[in-house]
Amino acid sequence: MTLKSSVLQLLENNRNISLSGEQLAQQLSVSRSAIWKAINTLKKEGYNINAVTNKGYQLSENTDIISIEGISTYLKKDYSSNNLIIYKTVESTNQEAKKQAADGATHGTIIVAEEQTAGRGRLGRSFFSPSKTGIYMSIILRPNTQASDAVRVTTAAAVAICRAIYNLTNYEPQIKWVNDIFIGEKKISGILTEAVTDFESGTVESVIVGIGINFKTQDFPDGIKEVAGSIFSENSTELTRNQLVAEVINQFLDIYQNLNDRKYLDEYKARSFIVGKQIEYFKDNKWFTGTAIEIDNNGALIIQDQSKNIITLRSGEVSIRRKHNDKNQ
Ligand code: BT5
Repeated sequence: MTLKSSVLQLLENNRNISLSGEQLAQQLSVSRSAIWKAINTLKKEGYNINAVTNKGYQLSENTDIISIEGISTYLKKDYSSNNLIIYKTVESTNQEAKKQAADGATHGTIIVAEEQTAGRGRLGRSFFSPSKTGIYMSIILRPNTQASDAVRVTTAAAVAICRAIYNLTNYEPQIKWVNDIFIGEKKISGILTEAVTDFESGTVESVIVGIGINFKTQDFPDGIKEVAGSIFSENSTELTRNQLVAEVINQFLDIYQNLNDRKYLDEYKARSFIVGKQIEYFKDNKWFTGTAIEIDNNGALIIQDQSKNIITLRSGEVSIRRKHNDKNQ
């Protein structure tokens, strides 16, 4: 760990108090001038550090930069810099995770970015991912065959995101089957789960769970702003993104460990807002109308179609809106 990183770790761990240069120097067994240099480097990197005479250094509450030090302050499990990797900007964290999985990244490796230039949704759609205001992360899983089912991993991630948001904010997010998280009328998060399969054996080599969260994103472009919203407003300092990233990881790893007991599915069902509603669903390249009856124990959506037949939708697209030209909700 570099000195700069150690100083940042201490500042992140002690967000509510000032740490004097002397305290920091003693704790890290270096000179006060070395501390001063590290603080200056952090300032150059964009950290707002309040320096109060006779009190010391403290991260200002509006400092919200994603870092290993910031995330690990709130993680239950220890992560090294080999398996928690932060980027300022990438095309897509899922894309990056796939590359790293191909290069041998281990189970549980997490890629987080401040910005994506080509963030992806399902079916070739894009996910608006501007810098500094959102969370874009991908978790690499090396599953056994049972746990490789993408729907179950997606439902587990959906519950993890809802729990994390609820634990830290008291908002009650709701889930639109299968991969969208809403607060009120607005989609604040989406999940893209992708499996990497060995071409010859057909076995799943890795599963990448991509999570995008609008933390305090504003100014969504046309076509997205009608449906998208954020957890917080632009200037909110209630929480840092590091806290939420860590809590999502904590909750996801908890659920994933016990994926087979399926208890989390009860919570998924309870948070789902389409059960009982008239919906339109996309199957075999066509839109149909039906009623969402329930979510089964594999996370699939059970629908009654217009001829009263029961249909099981394992993946795909549903819409509560009645018009075919707007499938965002
Ligand atoms: C999703 O797809 O919502 C999955 C999004 C997954 C994004 C994460 S970010 C980290 C990781 N790396 C990636 O490259 N992707 C993952 P889907 O259900 O297909 O929804 C896409 C639709 O949501 C778009 O067509 C827009 O209508 C809308 N949309 C786009 N950006 C949005 C945003 N930031 N917030 C809310 N809705 C958005």
